Amino acid sequence: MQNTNGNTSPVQRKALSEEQINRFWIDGYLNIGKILQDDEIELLRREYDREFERARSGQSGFRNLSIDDTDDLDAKNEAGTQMLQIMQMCERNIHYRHLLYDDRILDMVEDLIGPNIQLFHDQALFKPAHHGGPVHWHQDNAYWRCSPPNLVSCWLTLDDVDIHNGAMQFIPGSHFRSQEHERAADTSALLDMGDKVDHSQAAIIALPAGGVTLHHCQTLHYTAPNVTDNQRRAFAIHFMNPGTKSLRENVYFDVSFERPVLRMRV
Ligand SMILES: O=C(O)CCC(=O)C(=O)O
Repeated sequence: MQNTNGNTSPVQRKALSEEQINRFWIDGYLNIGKILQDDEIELLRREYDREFERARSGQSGFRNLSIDDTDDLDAKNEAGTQMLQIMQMCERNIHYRHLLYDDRILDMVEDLIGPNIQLFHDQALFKPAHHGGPVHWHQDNAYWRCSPPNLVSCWLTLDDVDIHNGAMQFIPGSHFRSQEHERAADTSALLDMGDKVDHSQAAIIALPAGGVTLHHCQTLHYTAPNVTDNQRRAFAIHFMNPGTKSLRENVYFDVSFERPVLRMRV
């Protein structure tokens, strides 16, 4: 029988159990738990903080997704609510570039989308203590509009997370169909499914620092504001198969420094 990658050899699982793979396709997400060692977490925290300091002092770009898109540095830095985003950490920091190629992550992704894996993009998502903004309910592919819609994200936290400081929340089974989104009422930088989501169904994934969740690009998810004393530093890597198309621009994504192939069966 042919598998989804078009070849006839038996599928070799690399990192996930059959039960985990089934769970992912039923629920649209998986809680993997801690995968990074403490010394790796320390290094990534240092580099993360350095990149945000550089960005916040104007030396490199970032967005505050809690306010309307602007290049005004003071507006981004001084807003009362801050959901800060650095796109493509891998283009500015070698340690984050290395992480894209980490076998612990790629082996899991391979179990879900096969051995041909390309980067769609990565992003650091920082909720400072006390005034970290929410990321409203959304499906990633409402932003991306990729075809086929089978991208998988690895979301990694560098701090302990729970419901109070911005743990991931998922609606199980919501990945089976794409849904209409609207611009968020509070910021044009985010989409929001808001009232259309049955929040009582949300699975809230508390994790220790170094922990990971995986989710499908149509799984509805949300992270709450961070009003605690603890910052929440997260990093997301979004993976696709080569040959994925942008419906927005009507082009296939080329392989490039920005979008490297991370693994390929030769
Ligand atoms: O880190 C967050 O708060 C949101 C992350 C997210 O929406 C994603 O990785 O798709």
